[in-house]
Amino acid sequence: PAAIRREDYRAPDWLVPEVALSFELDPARTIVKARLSVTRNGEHDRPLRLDGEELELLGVRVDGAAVEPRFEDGRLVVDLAGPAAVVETEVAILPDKNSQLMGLYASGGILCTQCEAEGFRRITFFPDRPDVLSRYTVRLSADQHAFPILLANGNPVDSGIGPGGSHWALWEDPFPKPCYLFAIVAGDLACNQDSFRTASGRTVDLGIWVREADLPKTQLAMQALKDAFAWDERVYGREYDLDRFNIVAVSDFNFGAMENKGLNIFNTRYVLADPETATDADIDAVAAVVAHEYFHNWSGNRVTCRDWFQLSLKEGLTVFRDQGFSEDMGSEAVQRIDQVRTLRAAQFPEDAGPLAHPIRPDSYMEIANFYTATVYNKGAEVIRMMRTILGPERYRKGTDLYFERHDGQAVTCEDFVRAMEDASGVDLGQFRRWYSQAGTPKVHARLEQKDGKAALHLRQDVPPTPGQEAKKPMVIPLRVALIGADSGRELGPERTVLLTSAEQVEPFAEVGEPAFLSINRGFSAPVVIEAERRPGEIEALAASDPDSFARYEAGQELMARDLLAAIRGADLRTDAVVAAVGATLRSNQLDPAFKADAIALPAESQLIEKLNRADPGRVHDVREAMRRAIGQGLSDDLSRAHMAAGGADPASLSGEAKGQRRLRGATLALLGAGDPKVGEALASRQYAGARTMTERQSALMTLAMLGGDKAEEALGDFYARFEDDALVIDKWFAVQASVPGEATLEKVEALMRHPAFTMTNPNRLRALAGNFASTPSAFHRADGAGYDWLAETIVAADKLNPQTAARFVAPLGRWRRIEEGRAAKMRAALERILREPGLSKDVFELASKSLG
Ligand code: HT7
Ligand code: ZN
Repeated sequence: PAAIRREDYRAPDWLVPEVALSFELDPARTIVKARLSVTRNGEHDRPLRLDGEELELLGVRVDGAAVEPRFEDGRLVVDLAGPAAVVETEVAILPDKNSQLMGLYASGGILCTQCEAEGFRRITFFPDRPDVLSRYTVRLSADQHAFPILLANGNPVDSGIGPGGSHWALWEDPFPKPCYLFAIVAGDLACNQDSFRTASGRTVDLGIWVREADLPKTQLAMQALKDAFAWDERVYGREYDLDRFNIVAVSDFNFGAMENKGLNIFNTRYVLADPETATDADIDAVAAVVAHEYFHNWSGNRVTCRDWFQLSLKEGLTVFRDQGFSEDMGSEAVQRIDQVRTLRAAQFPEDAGPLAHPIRPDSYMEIANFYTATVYNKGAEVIRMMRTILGPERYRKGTDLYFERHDGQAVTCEDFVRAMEDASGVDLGQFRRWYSQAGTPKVHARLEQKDGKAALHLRQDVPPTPGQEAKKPMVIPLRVALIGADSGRELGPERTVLLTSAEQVEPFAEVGEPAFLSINRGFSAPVVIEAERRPGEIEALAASDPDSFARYEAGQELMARDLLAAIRGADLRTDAVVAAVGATLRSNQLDPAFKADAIALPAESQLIEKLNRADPGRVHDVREAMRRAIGQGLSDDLSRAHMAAGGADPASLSGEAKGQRRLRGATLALLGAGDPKVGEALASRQYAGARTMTERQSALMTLAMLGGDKAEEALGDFYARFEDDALVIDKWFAVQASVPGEATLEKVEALMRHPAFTMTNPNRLRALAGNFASTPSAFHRADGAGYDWLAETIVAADKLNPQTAARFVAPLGRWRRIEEGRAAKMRAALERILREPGLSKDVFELASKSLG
């Protein structure tokens, strides 16, 4: 398949200001009639070209007259003479046969659509590109009994009864939108109905549509939705614009959710939640995703992308907005730690591997492959850096100008940066390199102290990435403070150093006492810091840096230092880590959520990223030895913290209660590492007495890691208890696939044959394959069987759902980081995938780039 390049962008030849669609809905065969009012865009004599995929064409008319269809390169070509025309098509589509879950498909008896990025062409012939904006009128008709609810974008304008037990509904969306935001839903759905009064006094009807039995689990999502409406008004001055806002939950979905105008469609995973069946982390994710999709109404829908290379324009900005929402709703420091963990786990490896790309990519074969942690999460970090450089007031002026200037338009990342510059007067010329250069910059820092003065020596290095050998220096905003080595106090105010050249020296005024360096506070830039440390410096910062994020970072640096030294062959030093963890557990000042984060060792995958040609088995053994030392050395502190945290009110979702449950899980795991017998007894008791899924799942995970009869008993009980709840059964698969060690593969193979396993449901497949591939000591078996299993699974899944299958390729592409014996087997697995006849371009693109 050919690559599509950003520099080849050309404005559309034809615009489509008005669209009328009519659906005769039937899961077996749906008829779609489309009436496009098209206008010529500029002076040219090119025909109208319409995208279409898996459509059975039944007829084409131009201005009422039938024409003979003509296809070129898979597109329907319509010759038009004048400046405008009405083009009508009629097609048949087969929702029941749609296993790709793009276009119109069936999920648990519901008919629904997914059009981003290029699914609309699977519904009707259309110029399927985001810079063609149209006003839609949509008529839906379906059997009244099977599909009593008929929903589309915008506002309902009419409805009625049709022939043969059918009924119909007419919807109109007054806002011009690209076709990727089109959506319809038909099904037997119940509604959690509420309303929101906007700042300007309008009442918006809110509806969350689910299966009747799931209604009680929609309350948290509804609260999050109302909070999101209010937050966007307060923080960004953005009000909702239609009279209705609907969310529909479906159980088969390729992604988390979709921001279709006025009709968001969600994976059930991000709507349905209550404390008995969802963990606190799941509940927080529901709120974050509900807010994210709602925020798209401005950042994505009112102002959309000109082309798919600009995806981060809407996704980076909207992730940054949902992060701000979560920070305001919970603890800012803990939220920031979670955000950085996600970035390090998902984006740093991407940026360091064969699939590295800038947040605004230059080319792609399949756009679905570019919904990445780089575009989303690094994209959000880039917006965050702009706000740090501009300051909050000028940043807000910038977003106001951006939304006003571009309302109703399809624009570029460049337009966003220009609005920021115009509103603030700050030159962001060099900063733009964050959009064009891939790779995580490394910043080397050395604090020099002489004659009572300090100077910070900084050096930046942006590593080469595929297609980008040489890099130019970036603008890196680093929040820095000096901490008195004796006093433990901040020596002067924190400041933001802008590192703009390859090397730079920042003088600090008289400091008076020896100082320690607290750098990149709040993770002000998405970089790797390599600081030259004095003896005792990291220990001191981990114990008492007044900035809690920096304190967490120092703890991680300390743990990584001793783990990496041992992995590289030194004797494992556990004393400093045990002392730091002990001090954290005993602190009266730190909140429980922070403690839970601070006592967790860096993940195995993160350690592997820092090594050259790692042996994943050794990484696991060393990390386990450290966990054992903590568990044994601090058994009293851990038991005390575990017991105290058990007192959290199960009905409370306060930060304190959630933090306690998190700490309970983290301490239980360490107690299990220290003494399996004690861990098993405690975990069995916690499992049996669990009143929330957070407690139950952490107990189950500890038991599963310890193995044995108690684990089997708990797993059996868990399955029997939640057999009818698909989202909880996903957890049952996930827990078993996440158990470290080489024996997990046999378990995973057996689980694939379990009657509850199905490859057609992306959540189920991700629970098994996704978790297995991200458990290094299970996936990286020395005999390569884990790679072979994943390759076979990818090939099988690709025949059903290429987008979901492609998401599992990246772990095989990390072979450069792994010791040579295993690396050769990873490459062989990629080659085996590429030999498969009929491979999708989704999987082909990622597998071939991963080998390169
Ligand atoms: N904007 C949405 C992206 C999305 C998607 C992309 C490819 C395939 C299926 C998909 N479903 C939703 C989600 C979001 O970022 O809000
Ligand atoms: Zn999004």
